[in-house]
Amino acid sequence: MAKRKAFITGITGQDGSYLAEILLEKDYEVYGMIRRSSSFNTARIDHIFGDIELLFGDLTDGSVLNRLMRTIRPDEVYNLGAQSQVHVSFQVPEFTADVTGMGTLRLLDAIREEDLKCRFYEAGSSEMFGQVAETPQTETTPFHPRSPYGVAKVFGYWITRNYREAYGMFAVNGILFNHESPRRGPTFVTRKTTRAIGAILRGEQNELRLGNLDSKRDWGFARDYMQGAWQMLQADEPDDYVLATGETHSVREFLDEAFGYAGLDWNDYVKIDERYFRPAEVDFLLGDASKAKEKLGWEPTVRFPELVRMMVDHDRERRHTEEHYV
Ligand code: NAP
Ligand code: F7E
Repeated sequence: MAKRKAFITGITGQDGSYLAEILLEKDYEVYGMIRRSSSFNTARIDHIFGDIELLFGDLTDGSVLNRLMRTIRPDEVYNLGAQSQVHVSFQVPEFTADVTGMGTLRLLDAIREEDLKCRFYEAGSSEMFGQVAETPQTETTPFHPRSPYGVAKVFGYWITRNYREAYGMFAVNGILFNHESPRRGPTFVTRKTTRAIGAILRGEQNELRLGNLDSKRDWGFARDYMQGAWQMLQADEPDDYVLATGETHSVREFLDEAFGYAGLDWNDYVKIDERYFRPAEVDFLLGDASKAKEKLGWEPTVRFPELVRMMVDHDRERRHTEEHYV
């Protein structure tokens, strides 16, 4: 039997790299779209480079998306590509809307134009709940996004549902709460913290500048969430699902756990820096993934303390050269 073909946008990102590994284990042919960069941007997938096919493209370039759908004719499409940094989205709102919102429409429309019968996954986000209308947040909680990123994801969510309802496409939204890993981008608060701990332990850094320590997030492990994304596309019917751990912790608690595990007191290193505060904040997120558990059999396997330890262990062992301070 011919192998199933999967196409991934955002394959160079945290989630794309885990998803590509999961799909290779399941014997898929994996195609990934990458952007041309002036320096290497494939560090997270270099170890599987020989097993996947990488093609240049961009979510802002509809003609390339059409051509890729026509030539690859994938069975499953995972749209993980995005300008995914919430803080940055306030600085480049139009670009964020174009990539993160309109990019989803371009890809869905390329699939429709080619009349493909493939299944489509959209990387929806708990940022769509924003200023939360109820707790915990579920698939039926109303959206109130608090950033250009969150607004763009709401567009992505609704256009995915619209193509499902209008054209009968098997198109699903994963509504994923924050998920982290040793591969997390270095500008997100968890990885920024664990990288700083590694540098402090090596004597290379003596302060960590952060913004709002009071916000609370439902943090899980990225690989678990990509396993869930795959499960959504194997269901009998297309539907939307929350993936979350059902536990929430403040940034301050993350600092306690991570610095404590490294034998350090974060009060000795953390400085509050106004530059990292956002014009509008999402104060509190807590997800209820009961539907994914009931309908897909999905459950997170990694809890908060284990996640923190995994990230600290990774960053204390290695020296990283990237320097980003968003
Ligand atoms: P990430 O590490 O920031 O990766 C984003 C990916 O998108 C990278 O491969 C990036 O390519 C690519 N990309 C950026 N702009 C693009 C463009 N114009 N055209 C095509 N590709 C582009 O994000 P992640 O954490 O893996 O998240 C994956 C997806 O899930 C994103 O859509 C994100 O918004 C969403 N999401 C994430 C979380 C989370 O907690 N991680 C939660 C909910 C939803 P380069 O490597 O070249 O920059
Ligand atoms: O911020 C606070 C910040 O940037 C978490 C993305 O994957 O998850 C992610 O978005 C909290 C916020 O993630 C710093 O104000 C304090 O309250 O790690 P973050 P995020 O904004 O929750 C969602 C689900 C996505 O979909 C997104 O794509 O931490 N915070 N000080 C800081 N945040 C950062 N980045 N840097 C700081 O110095």
